[in-house]
Amino acid sequence: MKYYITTPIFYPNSSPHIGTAYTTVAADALARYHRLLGDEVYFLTGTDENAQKIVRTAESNHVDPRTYVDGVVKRFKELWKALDISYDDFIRTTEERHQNVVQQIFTKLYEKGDIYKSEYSGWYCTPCETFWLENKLVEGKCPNVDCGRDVELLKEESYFFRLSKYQDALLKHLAEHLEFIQPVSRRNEMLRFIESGLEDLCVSRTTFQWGIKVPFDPKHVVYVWLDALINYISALGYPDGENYKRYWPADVHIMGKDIVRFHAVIWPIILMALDIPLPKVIYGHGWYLTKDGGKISKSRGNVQDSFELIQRYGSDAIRYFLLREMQVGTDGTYSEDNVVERLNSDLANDFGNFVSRSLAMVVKYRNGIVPCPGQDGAQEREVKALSHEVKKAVEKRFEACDPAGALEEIWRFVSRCNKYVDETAPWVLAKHEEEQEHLDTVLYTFMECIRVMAILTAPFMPGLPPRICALLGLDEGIIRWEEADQWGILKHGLKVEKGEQLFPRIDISQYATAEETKTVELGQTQDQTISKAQDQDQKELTEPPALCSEFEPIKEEISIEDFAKLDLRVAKILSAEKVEKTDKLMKLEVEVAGVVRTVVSGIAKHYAPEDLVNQYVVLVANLKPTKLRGIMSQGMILAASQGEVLEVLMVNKDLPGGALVK
Ligand code: ME8
Repeated sequence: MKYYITTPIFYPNSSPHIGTAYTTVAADALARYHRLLGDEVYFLTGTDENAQKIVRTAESNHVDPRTYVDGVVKRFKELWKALDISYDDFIRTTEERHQNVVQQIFTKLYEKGDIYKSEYSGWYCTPCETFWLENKLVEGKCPNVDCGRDVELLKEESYFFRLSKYQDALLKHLAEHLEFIQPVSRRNEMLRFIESGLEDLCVSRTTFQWGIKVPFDPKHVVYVWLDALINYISALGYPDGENYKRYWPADVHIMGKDIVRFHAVIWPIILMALDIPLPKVIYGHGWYLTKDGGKISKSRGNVQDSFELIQRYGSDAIRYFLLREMQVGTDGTYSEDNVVERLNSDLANDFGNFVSRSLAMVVKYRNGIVPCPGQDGAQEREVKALSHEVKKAVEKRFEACDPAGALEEIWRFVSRCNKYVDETAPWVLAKHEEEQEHLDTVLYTFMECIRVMAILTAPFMPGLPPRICALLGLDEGIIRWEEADQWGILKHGLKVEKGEQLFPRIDISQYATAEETKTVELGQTQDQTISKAQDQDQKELTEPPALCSEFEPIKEEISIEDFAKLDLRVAKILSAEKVEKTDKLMKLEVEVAGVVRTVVSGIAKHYAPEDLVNQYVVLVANLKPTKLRGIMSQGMILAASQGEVLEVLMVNKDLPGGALVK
């Protein structure tokens, strides 16, 4: 099977950002998935360079447009490399191979009578590169909800493309191919738009020279959208190129909702007029918004440097975040807070923790040698059955271009694996001679779970498989999609290593301080950030409860004097509330020796606020205060935890807040 997927070609009027990265990472995950299926994949991205706004930006930077775009295109390519984007081709619309095809097509459409000469009199929005009729303007400005900027009055001789002629054919195509525009909300919008009547489109300009010349009338340059859309076939070598014959029609054009209109109307009509097949799916995803709801965009100037983010958290973590956070058909919220939260909860706590716990157990109980499993019990059968279910569900989600949904399914499996550790409690099995075969089965199954998790997540986080292979002592690949629900693939006898944490936790307190005071030094590596974080006093608060204390060796001896340094006190909880936008943190007001303090504690998953109020707990009263999620936490309350279970230590005798615990 062949699979041809494209991103929009982005305007190189400024560097790429989280929004452009989202589309490209989503396309990359789909491309990688299809490669794993064994499909012959062609993945195209590129830059849209013949826009009037490029000329304006270059002018304001006092360079010629060519020099300007060359610099920005380099940034695009560097970012895609840093994000492990596996494109097969990168097209620039200033390349000759593209320009020739655009000129050929323009001429063909003109000769056919689908393009004709007339005069355009109306408005143009340069930031959106869009023509607008007077009656569409909103208070004299661009009606695009995300723009609203000034428009310019144009009155010039122009060529027009007969969109109106193809309106019925387009509606018929939409009616016969319900999957053509996705998701369904975008399809409905487009249907309404087309049904309201298509006007012929102005497709040339004469007031500037940057762009592709109309071959038979060179004072005209081709309208940038007509030019840009053609990239999807010019890159393949239309009309005779081998790639064109092999890969057209595209399987998916993926893009943001802002440009679905161009792809769902102008593009199919160009193709109909050329009498060539239409793409199979046009997929319009939502936008990444900032916390206060604005679209992340170059023109709004709210763009965070993506290179910094990758350097801080790693490409896999950023890819994971982007793909997980934006739900199908809706917008996503981007903030660095959200990135850290996802990284800590999904990657460090769920995924990374399972991998490190299970490897640690193989090291501890079997000297790092993967044992030969015995008979499966009910729990193993359940885990395996879930892998079949999840693999199928993930495939469906991929078909629907829904990476967030696919990740959600995969995390059902990851959670089940963590639950399996707690259910089987290998540390208990290890103590009983008659349970040794059972322990072998459990440990072997753990390793297989890691393998399955690595396969399922490979399209999303391509940096993981080599790291996991290294931990499992494998030099060959283990990433074969068809084996994501097959078991017994790993050979027993492999020598595994505990290795480094795949996703070290980012200390939220350090992060929160950094957010507020901008103290994270840019350019430091992720490891440096983390080792700093690990120096923080209150790391325990954010440590995942799932970390098995069973496997924590008893710490070094301390003297009674050392112990006496701790000031442990009974504290009365006066009030409790969950910290917004976290699922773990609870903010407590406690009373100790007549003074009220605020303490932030990682117990929110285990207690409702009302269960805590008026309880007496044990407080480490002389712990250096630290900020958690922007709240200054003055001390720490003690809790016992094992696996998923956590209990706050409470004092039931009638002792006042402030009484010593010793
Ligand atoms: O429109 N959230 O280029 P462009 C999610 N050159 N995606 C976003 C986003 C955000 N906040 N901001 C941008 C063009 N995008 C034309 C395309 S194609 C033949 C020509 C992504 O640089 C999203 O994919 O303005 C959106 O559609 C695209 O960038 C617009 O990129």
